Amino acid sequence: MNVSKTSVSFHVDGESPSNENIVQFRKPQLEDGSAIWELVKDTGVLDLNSPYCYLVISQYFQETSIVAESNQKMVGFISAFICPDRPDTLFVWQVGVDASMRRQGIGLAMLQALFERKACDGIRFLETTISPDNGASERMFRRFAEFLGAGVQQREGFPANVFPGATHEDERLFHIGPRKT
Ligand code: 9YT
Repeated sequence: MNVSKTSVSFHVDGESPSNENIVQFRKPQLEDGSAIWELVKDTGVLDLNSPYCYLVISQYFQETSIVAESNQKMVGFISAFICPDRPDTLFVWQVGVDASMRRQGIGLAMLQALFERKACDGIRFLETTISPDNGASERMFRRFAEFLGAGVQQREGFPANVFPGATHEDERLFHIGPRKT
């Protein structure tokens, strides 16, 4: 199958400027579901959903999801969908970056690449939820809001008491937009 890819170079911290990783972005395919599941499991910060969930994302949400690969290894992933009742709003479900590739802006670059897709032409707002212990994710979304020239509102998302048992902390909702770019 002919899969469209975008290549981005990322400088590796602490190494010479010539030592760059080429990271390729593309839409997920069904065959990526297992590797996405492994990536999410290994992040240690994201909620690990069932393998079936990642197959569904790879098969049915390709246009609004993205994977990043380096040296044939999956190093990043975003799952997202357009809200059925608000077609101008993209809900970003999970952003995961492999530990070996963090702090290089790959998450931000994946978000930017996603917003450049035709499927996101009509998107003016982004919503996502982030748990209080994931400061890196919050910083990335705030940087993305700056890139869009958009404001950030923090709202109640999924409070801890809506999760089963005492199993999960609050998920705070970040509402970003309207997009200016
Ligand atoms: C943006 C992002 O990755 N949020 C995570 C939401 C939740 N904790 C999950 O699905 O892991």
